[in-house]
Amino acid sequence: MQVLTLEQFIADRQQEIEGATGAFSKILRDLSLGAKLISFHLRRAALSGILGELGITNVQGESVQKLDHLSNTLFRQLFAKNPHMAGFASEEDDTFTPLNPEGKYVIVVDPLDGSSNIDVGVPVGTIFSIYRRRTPVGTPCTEADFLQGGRAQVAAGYILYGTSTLLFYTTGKGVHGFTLEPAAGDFLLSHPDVKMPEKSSYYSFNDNQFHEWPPALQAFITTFHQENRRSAKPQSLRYVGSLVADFHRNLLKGGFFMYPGTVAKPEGKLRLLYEAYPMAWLIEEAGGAATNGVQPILDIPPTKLHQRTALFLGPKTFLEKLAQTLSDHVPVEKV
Ligand code: AHM
Ligand code: MG
Repeated sequence: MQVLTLEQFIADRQQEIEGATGAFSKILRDLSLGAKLISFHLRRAALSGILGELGITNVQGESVQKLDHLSNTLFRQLFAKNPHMAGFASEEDDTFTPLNPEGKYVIVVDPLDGSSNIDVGVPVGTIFSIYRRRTPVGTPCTEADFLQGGRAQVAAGYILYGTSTLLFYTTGKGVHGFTLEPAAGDFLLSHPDVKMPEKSSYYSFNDNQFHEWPPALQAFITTFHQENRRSAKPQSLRYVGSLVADFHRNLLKGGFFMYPGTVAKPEGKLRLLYEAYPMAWLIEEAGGAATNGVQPILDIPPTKLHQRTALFLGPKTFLEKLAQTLSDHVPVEKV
């Protein structure tokens, strides 16, 4: 077996981000250090008394878990010491934090995604997305540095804390995956240039709001189930409820994920900057597609840090069919 660490892999690909030779490896080093520490804490969380709620709610009105807080603080502290990082924004914080004015990059994170699974030993993840700042180096970063849009990302990825700890990323040159080798304490290349199978084995969604979905989506999913039942090789339902875990499985095995909006709340639950943009770029790089039902996620303009969006991730042909169905639909009253 050829052994290639994350650091060696990046060093071999010096121009991973144009003009950012040392910066990118330092940023990924901090992300991988954060991943190792979070993985360490998760493994013994029940024994260390760090499960459960912290007793506060975040800016989105959601209860903050102790491990959400720990992960968020950890990444913020790591990047505060990184000279390349001009700013940090997190799903857990009210607003962004300006860091080093000399830094050329800003980072956006969902420090521990899958909050409902933290206490029950089910995989959770970290999602990140990096932008080159647009304000002048030497000045404090501003919100505009974070609101550049999905196509302006220079790197994006996720860390999955599951049976292994995995780090997958893209800089627009394919998706590459690394597995934490606990004995060596290093991430080793395990999944070079991942491509998503065109044929789906799985579908993943929480249908608790089926009757609140737009009628065209209800009809689309009803037809999908009917066709699936008749299929010689039907797809199976797999829904973890941690986006990183659901995404990762579907990326490797082929699958369709959705978290739609409802008629009353078309923007859905998931966040554009912290969850949708990075996953959309990763899936596009792996040969799949990401939309809000009709529009590519990466083309949705950002208007605020904590913006939400409906999210559909899967094979291109499937999402094209969905977009066709939804755009043919004339909105009707909620059923
Ligand atoms: P979180 O960022 O508060 O953890 O919420 C995001 C998570 C995603 O990981 C997952 O896809 C979704 O929420 C699950 O939501 P639900 O429990 O409504 O199915
Ligand atoms: Mg999240």
